[in-house]
Amino acid sequence: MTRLIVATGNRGKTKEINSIVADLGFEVSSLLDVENPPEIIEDGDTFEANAVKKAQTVADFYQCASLADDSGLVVDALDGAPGVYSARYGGHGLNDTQRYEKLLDALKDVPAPRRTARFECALAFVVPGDVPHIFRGTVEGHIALAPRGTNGFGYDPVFIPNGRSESMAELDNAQKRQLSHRGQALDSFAAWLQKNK
Ligand code: ITT
Repeated sequence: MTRLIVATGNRGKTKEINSIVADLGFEVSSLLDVENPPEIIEDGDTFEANAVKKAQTVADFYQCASLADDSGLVVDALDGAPGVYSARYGGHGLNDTQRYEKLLDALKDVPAPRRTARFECALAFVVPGDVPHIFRGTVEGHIALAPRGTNGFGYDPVFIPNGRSESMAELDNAQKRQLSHRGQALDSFAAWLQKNK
């Protein structure tokens, strides 16, 4: 079985990615399972650039396949913020709740029709010695007036996907997997693997 390290230290992502990648036939671990992982500075301007940097660093360091996810929330009324800075929005010391409270505060004067937003995800798959392969997913929606739900992670309680009345944090794992940015990117990765393995 091919060893694959998911290049993330984010527990929410690990839960959403690892079992799916294991089902694709990889022996999976993440950076949460290893000691002293390599330091990765996420200084790219795009989700793609950061995903490639994370996967390439981990593939080179451990000499095995790596899959990285770079993702975030793009809010139209904030000119695309927090975007690639989603994990750091409001500063490094904040937890998920403090971060989405800060987002709600930034949008407090923005009426419902102008609260449009999307989650975007770029997955980069790197095998040592090969070029990176990139897979993308997007889910359109809007930012709620107040948080709802306890599933998921990050900004899920304040994001309502188009076509649903629930927030992303009120959906169960299978529902989020089916419509999320990450779920779509993982579907593209799985389809590509089918053709290329
Ligand atoms: P790694 O780089 O270690 O993977 P990270 O949390 O720093 O972890 P990113 O730089 O890609 O990852 O930041 C993504 C942030 O965007 C994440 O921390 C959440 O705040 C937010 N985010 C991404 N996907 C999300 C999702 O499915 N639900 C809610 N928030 C999400």
